[in-house]
Amino acid sequence: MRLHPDRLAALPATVQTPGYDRRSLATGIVHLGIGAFHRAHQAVYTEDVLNRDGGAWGISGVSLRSPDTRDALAPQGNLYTVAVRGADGERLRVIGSVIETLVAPENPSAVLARLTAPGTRIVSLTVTEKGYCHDPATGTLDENHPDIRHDLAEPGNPRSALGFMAEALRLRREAGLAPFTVISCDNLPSNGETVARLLRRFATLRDPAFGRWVEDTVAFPNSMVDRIVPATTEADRGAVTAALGMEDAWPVMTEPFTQWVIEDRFTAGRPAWETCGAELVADVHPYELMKLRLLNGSHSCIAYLGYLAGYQTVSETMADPAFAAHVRRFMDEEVTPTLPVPPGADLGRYKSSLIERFHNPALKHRTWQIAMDGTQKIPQRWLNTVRDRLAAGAPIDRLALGVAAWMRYVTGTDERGQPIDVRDPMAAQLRAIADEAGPVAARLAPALLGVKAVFGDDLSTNPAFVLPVTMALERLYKDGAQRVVAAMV
Ligand code: CS2
Repeated sequence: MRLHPDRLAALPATVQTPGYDRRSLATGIVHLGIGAFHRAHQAVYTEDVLNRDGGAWGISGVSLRSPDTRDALAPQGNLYTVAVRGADGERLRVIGSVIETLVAPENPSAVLARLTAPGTRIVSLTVTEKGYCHDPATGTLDENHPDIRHDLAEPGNPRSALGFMAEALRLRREAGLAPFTVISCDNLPSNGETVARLLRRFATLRDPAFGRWVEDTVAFPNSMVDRIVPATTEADRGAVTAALGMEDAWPVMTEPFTQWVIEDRFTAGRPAWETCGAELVADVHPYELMKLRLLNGSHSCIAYLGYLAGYQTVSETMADPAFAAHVRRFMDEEVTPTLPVPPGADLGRYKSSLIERFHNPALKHRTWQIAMDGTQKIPQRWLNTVRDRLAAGAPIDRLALGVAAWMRYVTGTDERGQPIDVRDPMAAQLRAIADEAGPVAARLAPALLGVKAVFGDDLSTNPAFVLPVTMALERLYKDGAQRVVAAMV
């Protein structure tokens, strides 16, 4: 028996279900990139608003690549379970705010139809860092990206998020419809400004007058999103199915913590997310820096160093006292001095709560998963912190060790000589550089630092950065991650 709108009454009474009439729910939000994170985060905030106030805020989810999510959700009437796993056990909830799932490559016109419908007032995105087709070091459009070239050549048949939004906005403009508000929910620096810059450039390449119209009329609020959502495993699916008493083929696993800080600049209305826990603020930047540099920055340290030391998950890595101490000192000594404190925030408490969240053993968040797409993540997680530290003449030992661990990781061979499945849009290029340099820190570190799309023109050759990274990589080759981390504490 499968989870289905007709079978909600048969679920155990402890499982919370939608409290509003889903059958009459219309689309107000089109979400590009309907992965696990969105379903455990924004879709839950929206579910809470629907329960409280109703409103035409159903979500049409779009997969830009694979049909897997649609194939799993369609037989369930797009219902799915969020399993919240904390120290005190597990809570299950069935979410109804996603009302349909579209697969863009199968039918781009259906996606455009949704994006241009008068009821669509918000387009939100979780397409991951690489989904923005930009140069991670500068945040500018990668005009040679194959999807961008394709979407400029065939604008009516887009592939990329930018291509879809541009074509939809052009059609709305032509039809005299107001534009939707675009809200990026990815871990990018100034995510609203970044997607604005990219979309305006893309629109300008199509037609300068259209580019100006996008600039003048479309709103792109910045947002900071936070909830740890590891990839769902077969075992998770089995456990949720057993607890529900019916099969859910596509549940999501997450932690109790959730945070969403949003700039209140929506030109066509929005759900009252602030009544359900979201924070609406005038300026997201201090929140974003705090989160990207402390949470995601630490996550990437744990991912590369932990993986090299042989740890499978974040909580396993953190159970090693030397790693836990390293992460806390990374945050306290190297990141915190670079941060403006967001209004009302307490950085000490925030960091302690991060440490606690990283320790959550129920989550099984794989180091390998976080290690993915390093070229797209490192600039905002570490390198802007490095720039601030260098400008202040302050040491960067722990940041440099993180960068060195990433280098060791992208060589594609671990400390035991086993292959690493490196997932990154630049994996082939990194591997070629590593093969050419060989396992010699003095050659490999400068060669990888030459990748300007990641390190920019400034850091690539700055001796104050190159030297500590090279030394850290040398130590990693000589002693291995475990001993290097233990020696630093
Ligand atoms: C993680 C994030 O996979 C990763 O790179 O660092 O997905 C992290 O779990 C979220 O940003 C937490 O809000």
